[in-house]
Amino acid sequence: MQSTPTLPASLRTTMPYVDGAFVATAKRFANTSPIDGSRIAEVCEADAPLVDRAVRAARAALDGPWGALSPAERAQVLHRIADGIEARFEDFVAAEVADTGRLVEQARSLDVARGIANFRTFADLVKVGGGETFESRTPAGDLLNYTVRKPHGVIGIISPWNLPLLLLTWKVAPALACGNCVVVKPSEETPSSATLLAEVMHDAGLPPGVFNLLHGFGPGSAGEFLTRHPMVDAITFTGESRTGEAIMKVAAEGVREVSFELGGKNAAVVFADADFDAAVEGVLRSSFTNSGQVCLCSERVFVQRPIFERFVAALRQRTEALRIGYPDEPGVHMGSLISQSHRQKVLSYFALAVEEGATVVTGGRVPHFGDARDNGAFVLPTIWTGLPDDARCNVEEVFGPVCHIAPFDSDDEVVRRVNDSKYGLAAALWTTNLKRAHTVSRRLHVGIVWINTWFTRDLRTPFGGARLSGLGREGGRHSLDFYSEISNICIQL
Ligand code: NAD
Ligand code: 6OD
Repeated sequence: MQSTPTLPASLRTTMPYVDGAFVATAKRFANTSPIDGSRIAEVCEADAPLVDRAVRAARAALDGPWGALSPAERAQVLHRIADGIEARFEDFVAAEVADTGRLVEQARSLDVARGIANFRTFADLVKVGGGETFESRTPAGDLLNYTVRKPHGVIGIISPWNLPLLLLTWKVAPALACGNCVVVKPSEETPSSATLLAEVMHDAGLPPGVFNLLHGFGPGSAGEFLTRHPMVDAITFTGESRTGEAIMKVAAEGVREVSFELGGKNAAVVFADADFDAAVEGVLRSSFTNSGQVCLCSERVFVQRPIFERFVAALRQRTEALRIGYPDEPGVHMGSLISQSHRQKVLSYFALAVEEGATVVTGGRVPHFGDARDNGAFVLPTIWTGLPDDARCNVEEVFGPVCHIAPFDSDDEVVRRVNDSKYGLAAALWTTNLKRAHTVSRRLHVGIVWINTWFTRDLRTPFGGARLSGLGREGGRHSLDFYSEISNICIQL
């Protein structure tokens, strides 16, 4: 490619999809390439009346043919959607790459592959179903209790820009599997893959109103209109913790259920007994994958003192070997950030780190290409040392390719320091000591601990965060629980 990737033709004007049809609206905003700042599409913004139409269409579709399907029949539909994504695999890759500037290889192996896997996994899980039964003897006679799952109704789904298709389908698939209808609002930065998904839904014969897509922004726009709509029964959101707080206040009206996957300031901990080379490669991946724009990335790295200097030197060497560039340029390891405005935020942390007294081991600036990419949103992968744990750069989520490395001495000390955070999403431990791996993991106040690995996923496992990192768990039966109303039925025998 070695130039700005282009979008599939149907997306040059990117439209909402409501009640089974694409809708052109008058108010539009630009979709801008993060690779060179060029305009790649114009996006039709949904206003309040269109949001209302989408929610009402979803409500009405619950009473149509969709509502009559059995779980096994819905599972067949989900597999048809997965087939549809597979059939347009390279279109989805192009959409994801054009919107985000990520590597083509990543879009293929992670983003689009996971979009497909999300539908297939929840199709298979919902078929197994499974409820609870209790038999009891009471003075009034013998009782049989059993549970059934019913859809909530209309689910509002709001997703971020960092893994657009992966994170949207992670919620759409189980919501549909459980028989709900959905109204989704992807990030304004990444409208394209969601719009292709609407095309796939349409071609898969999904009844009108079951899947609705709105484009627009958050406050005062489609996101807020959707969360405020009284006919939305439950809201699931992935994004910044502050946005989660705002949505939670709105969801309180009508006591709607929420599920939140929010920000993080995750730690990687490298013990002196770790497989050294594996730990260096692991931290390289956990700090810089997707240009550090994964909620699970390690921005705080703790390394046990006997190997601290050697580790910093090795990670520096590997980081400086990372090549940044066009999404499918041979030998390139890292693409751009999502946007110029996000780059401004990341650069403000680069400046703050220096003010706070950090040693910049490597990076800390913008690369120079001498071509159109100088108008893009690139930064160099960056390593800091020397900051106290309470420096803002060690406390606040940067969401860029950056980590701070600090030495530690004992297990107790590192557990205390990792837990000293408002966030609690994930941690990665690097150790060959089995007992330490288990005992330290159990003491960390986070939703997910990886040991000698990072961001490896089994979609049946619970996923979510503690504290400011989220509310509730999704994944496997946890998703089926969130997207269902569980009713108990009690029979007098
Ligand atoms: P964001 O909160 O700015 O936006 C996310 C979505 O919410 C967008 O679609 C946006 O338009 C919408 N939105 C914003 N304000 C809204 C409001 N008041 N009402 C309704 N909708 C609103 O987040 P982002 O910048 O797109 O994503 C990056 C953040 O997401 C990071 O903090 C990252 O850690 C977090 N994240 C968390 C997870 C997780 O699983 N825990 C996964 C991915 C990203
Ligand atoms: O893998 C997942 O299911 C998931 N929700 C990943 C979140 C990544 C955050 O950026």
